[in-house]
Amino acid sequence: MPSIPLPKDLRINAARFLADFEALAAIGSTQDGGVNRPALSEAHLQSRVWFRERAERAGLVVSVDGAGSHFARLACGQNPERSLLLGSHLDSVPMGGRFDGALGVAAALEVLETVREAGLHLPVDLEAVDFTDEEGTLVGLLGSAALANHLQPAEIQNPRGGRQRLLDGLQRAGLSEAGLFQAGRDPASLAGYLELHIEQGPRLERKGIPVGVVTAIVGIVSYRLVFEGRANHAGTTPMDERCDAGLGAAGFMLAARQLVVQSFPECVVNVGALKLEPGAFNIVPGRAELALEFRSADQQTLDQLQQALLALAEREARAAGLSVTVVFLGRHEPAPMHPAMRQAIGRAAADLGLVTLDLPSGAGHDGQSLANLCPTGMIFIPSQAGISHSPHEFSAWHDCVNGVNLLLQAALNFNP
Ligand code: HGY
Ligand code: MN
Ligand code: MN
Repeated sequence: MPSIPLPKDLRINAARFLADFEALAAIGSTQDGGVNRPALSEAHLQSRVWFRERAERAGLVVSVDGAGSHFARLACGQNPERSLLLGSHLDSVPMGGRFDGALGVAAALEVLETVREAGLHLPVDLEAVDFTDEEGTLVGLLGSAALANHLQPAEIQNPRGGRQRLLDGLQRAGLSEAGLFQAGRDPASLAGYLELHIEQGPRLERKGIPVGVVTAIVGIVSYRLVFEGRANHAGTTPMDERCDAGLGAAGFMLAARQLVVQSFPECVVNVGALKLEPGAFNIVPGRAELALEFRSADQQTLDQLQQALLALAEREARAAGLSVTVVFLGRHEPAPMHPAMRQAIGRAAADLGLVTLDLPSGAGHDGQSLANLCPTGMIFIPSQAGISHSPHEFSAWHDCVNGVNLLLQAALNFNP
């Protein structure tokens, strides 16, 4: 990156980083060591107050875009028109873990402060970012899609987290729907995006490798399925005369899993929420609503899986004497990581003496919003037992510090 020799021995201030990480983990914390910071909730907004105070304490200039994403900029570039973005997200899944997202945002702030303290002059500025609603408790990759100018109005009209929850969150945060569509960045102003994240899977730990260099991020599609039958008396309705929406939903869930395991072994499918209505012990459910999500690293396979799952929903509905309504909620394309970023991470890892493993991400990330906008790369560190989206999410502290030092050195190695 810089014309001067790379300060390969520059390291972060690990004690300061630990204090930051622990301060974040205390915001929206849950007893069992997790955090509950759904996008634009009070707890998430509180974490953004922390972000602003921490960034200003580090001498960085803070800005907020129309989607509420928070940026902290270090004017260290010979070309101040462009910046390398480093960051992740401070929002969490409901009852999630304290590492998912927060690690990458705290790491970005620490890297910028370390560069500022070292008085480095780089080709472009550095920016730390906390993207809004990466987790999709409202829309999904909301902040990064808004910055990349590919947020669709339909996603805001019919968001997967529910329209009222989105409107309430926007209001709480002082944001507007119109503002979401004014958050677009000129691609020419972005030199690249680099994110440190926990793997959220078991591969690095099982292989005993400290660092993952992400090759690609998985594509994700979300649907709401509603099976409808006839609510009826649970005691007097003969078993063979029921139009039981719960039965249709259960049949679909079992058949969907079997379809993926047998015919789409590289993919995953999940029904993360199921609501039966009216929802009483003694009523045969007349309505069943499912939150369906499925993923593939390949666009064509994602299309084929979508077709197969929707056909399955129709078949299971017919078999149970039900109707089924299918509501498309959003799609994030699979995204390859940029070779220049992967090489910068690889060079930096070699300088740090860290063995790496190239691996695809089964989790979605903001990088898939940015990958067709600017060179994008991701660094993974091991997750203990591969657990994530759970209060039991954990990464060893030395792995976290390795990750931040690698983020620092990869940012210095990257040639915009
Ligand atoms: O859902 C995901 O894959 C990511 O953690 N948002
Ligand atoms: Mn994440
Ligand atoms: Mn997540």
